[in-house]
Amino acid sequence: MKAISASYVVTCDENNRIIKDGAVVFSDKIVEINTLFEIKNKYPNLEIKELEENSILMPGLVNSHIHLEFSANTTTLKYGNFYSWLNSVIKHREDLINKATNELISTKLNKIKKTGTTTIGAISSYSFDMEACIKSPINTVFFCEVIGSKADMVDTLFADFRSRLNNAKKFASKNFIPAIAIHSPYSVHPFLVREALNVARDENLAVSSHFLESQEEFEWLHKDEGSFLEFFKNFLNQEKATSKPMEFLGLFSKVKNLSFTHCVEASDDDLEKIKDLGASINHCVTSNRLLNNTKLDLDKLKDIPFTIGTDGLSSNNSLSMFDELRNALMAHYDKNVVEFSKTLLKAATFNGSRALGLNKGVLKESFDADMISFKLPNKIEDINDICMQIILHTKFVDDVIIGGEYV
Ligand code: MCF
Ligand code: FE
Repeated sequence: MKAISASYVVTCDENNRIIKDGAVVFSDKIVEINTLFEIKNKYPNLEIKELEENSILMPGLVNSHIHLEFSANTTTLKYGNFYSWLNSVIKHREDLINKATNELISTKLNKIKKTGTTTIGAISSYSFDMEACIKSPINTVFFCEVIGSKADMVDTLFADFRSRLNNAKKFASKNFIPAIAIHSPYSVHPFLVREALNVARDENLAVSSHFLESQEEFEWLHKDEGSFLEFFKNFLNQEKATSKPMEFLGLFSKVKNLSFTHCVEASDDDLEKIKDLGASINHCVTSNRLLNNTKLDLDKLKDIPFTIGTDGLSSNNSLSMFDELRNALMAHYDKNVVEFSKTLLKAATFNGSRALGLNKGVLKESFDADMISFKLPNKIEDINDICMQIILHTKFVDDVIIGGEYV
């Protein structure tokens, strides 16, 4: 057993409990959480790592949606309009993927760790990111992606997806968890969706899908119109969308640990269905700003839990969750900055863990001991401001603990 104490222990639990001069006793799981005084009394022989003044201990961050295979992009892809972005991805994909070597992805994962992320939901299109994820101490829910809308290709595409998933399953461990990604309602044939989801149900795998990310997608799915029509005609000789949004969502019944990414153009009915499915929404505020100039209306989500994802460097300039949290805080300027900061930290910890089907993201007995510590630059004047101050001031963390180990 180990123990660590900090000036403030930010639990991210349902009551946003913060313990001043708090301590956590842990093995691979959290054993006890209390004031340092109480912990010292109860465990007189346990060595406690006592952090300095103005220190924070909190759950490690969960980046629920990231594409590591696109890590080589900086200045290549087009932003501002989803259709332009899509065409630029098609044009440069091969080059970008080739440049995203194991070494580059490992470097990115190391920086992800230093910026406080202990768990990722990695969307993998080709499994080119698998080795780096396996080698990293970061917990990875590894979403093998299925994509392709052409009817005559479904058997080949499904076989390829199955072999990537089977290969990932060979490496399954407590911090590498194979899962399934459906790319989107516009790009995956309903047959493929159905078959992949049957695998998810049979093998109890988490599932994630992009959903209604842009106006272009909305126009195409609802009306078979807009710039996607040109795209599908040219590339795939296809004039109609393969499924309507509600038909697509209908396929996901009884899938556990389910999340939909973006949803900026989802209708009230779609959101109602997402809620009935028990799914979470991955909110990627920077990606939405860059690709479509849109923003998810959080008020419309009501009871649907949302998580925070950076998306890939294909649609972000950073993979740091603290950068992403700052962007989210600034973008949702209609929300109270102090209160919304509390919501955001919970979205980036507990909600992310729930969406991925894990037992993490909160400092509470029997949850996994995934924690980060860092120092705020000065004394915290008002404890009620702590979540906001954390989001505003944190760039790198000091300690990263995953499954009870300092990594
Ligand atoms: O989330 C962003 C934007 N929306 C959709 N897809 C991707 C994103 N970043 C990378 N992608 C990948 C996706 O996984 O792009 C590929 C897919 O494999 C081609 S489809 C644009
Ligand atoms: Fe994405």
